[in-house]
Amino acid sequence: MINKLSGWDDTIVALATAPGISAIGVVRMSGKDSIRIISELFPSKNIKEQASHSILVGILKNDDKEIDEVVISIFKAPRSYTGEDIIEVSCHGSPFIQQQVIAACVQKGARVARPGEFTQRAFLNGKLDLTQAEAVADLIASNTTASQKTALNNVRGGFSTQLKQVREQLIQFAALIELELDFAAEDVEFADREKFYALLSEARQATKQLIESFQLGNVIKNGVSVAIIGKPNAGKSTLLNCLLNEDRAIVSEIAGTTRDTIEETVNIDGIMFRLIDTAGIRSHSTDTIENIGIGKSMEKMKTADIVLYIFDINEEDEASLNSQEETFNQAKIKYLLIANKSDLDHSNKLLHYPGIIPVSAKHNTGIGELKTTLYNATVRGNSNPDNTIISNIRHLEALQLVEQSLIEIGTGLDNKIPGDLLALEISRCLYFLGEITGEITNEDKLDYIFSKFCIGK
Ligand SMILES: Nc1nc2c(ncn2[C@@H]2O[C@H](COP(=O)(O)OP(=O)(O)OP(=O)(O)O)[C@@H](O)[C@H]2O)c(=O)[nH]1
Ligand SMILES: [Mg+2]
Repeated sequence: MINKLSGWDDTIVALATAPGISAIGVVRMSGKDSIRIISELFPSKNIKEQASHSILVGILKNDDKEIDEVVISIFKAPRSYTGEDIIEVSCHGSPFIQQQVIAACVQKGARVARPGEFTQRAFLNGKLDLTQAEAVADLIASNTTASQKTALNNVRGGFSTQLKQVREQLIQFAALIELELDFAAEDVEFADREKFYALLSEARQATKQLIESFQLGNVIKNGVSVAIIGKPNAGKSTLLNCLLNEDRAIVSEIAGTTRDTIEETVNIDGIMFRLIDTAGIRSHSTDTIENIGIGKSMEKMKTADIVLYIFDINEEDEASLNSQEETFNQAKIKYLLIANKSDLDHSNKLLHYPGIIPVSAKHNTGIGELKTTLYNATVRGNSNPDNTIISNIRHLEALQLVEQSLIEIGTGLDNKIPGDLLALEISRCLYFLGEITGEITNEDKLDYIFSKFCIGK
């Protein structure tokens, strides 16, 4: 029977590198039998006698059958990723060899690991808290400088440190209350009410900052979706190609060229933007396929994080632009107005319309300005990227409960409710904090969190 809280008592094995042919493949094994198993497969060296963090080269054999010439790295408990004995076998990167190495370990008593099981063990053995373990998954999935930076900061415990501060403030708070409870019979007032409010306000400030960082965290982790919307022939596909710096979408002078949506990503200053080129929107098309395309454009317009509304300056007038803006505002759609084909008419008065970004998608002018405005509208202003940033919805929800609880403690203080009731609310708040870091959790929740990892991590 597995006792999850004191770690597992079996030994797990999995491929740690990507499946498929590569120069080197790493098979990793963790658990109390790792050293015994590898000793049986690697009889030429006395592995039990080797120091932790040492490496050996030799032939890996399953009974008499030679499998490969490998490098073995030894990490002895507790100085390893999981806190258990870990052996890493670096073999040649043929899937056939990798499978034989895994099969040999299984034959000698190891079990194939479930997704995220190495990191789950690291968590259960106190090597990482839950936020750090979750950040490991984010780090593996990171695909931009910003997502890498956020995840790395959280793997190193950036978020946990902030939570610890809030926790310490609450514990100090609880200690003061306890003092008051001890003297309740003598009818002693709070020693220093100001101090209570100061502690509470610091805790609320820190929580608020973390909650606010989620919007940026989400942008960093999932990117920004940008729908390019406009009338037929406005130059949407030309703009997409220009932003991507490649001829991705078909461009022609025929109105209604783009039928289906086209999605491509572009990295602007370390953030992933998902650009969506759409079919031009017009009201009187009799073409069935074009109408389906227009339906999709409307859908993308509603679900994107921001809309680039692009128009041909020679085809648009102020009145229709006004009404377009009103439609966006009413639907609470975030948008930028892009005046295209500015190369054709430099004196067009729409180029001075408030907030307009003049470009020529065909001649690649004004595009730098557009990128900066797009970045500022969606990334900057969301919160300070140098602060700790959360990007996990589980953390957000728990922090919202912490915030609510802190508000209630504040109201309790204002209303001079008895100390024992305040203490109760504080312990509720500490409970929510503990849920984030994993001090308080249940097995189902853990299994759910770690099942989203890849195998071998
Ligand atoms: N002069 C000029 N022509 C442009 C500019 N941008 C696009 N065009 C031209 O406008 C025409 C339409 O461009 P597209 O990019 O296909 O327009 P679209 O908005 O994708 O059109 P649909 O897909 O039909 O909705 C093409 O002939 C482009 O070469 C520009 O900045 N200046
Ligand atoms: Mg198009």
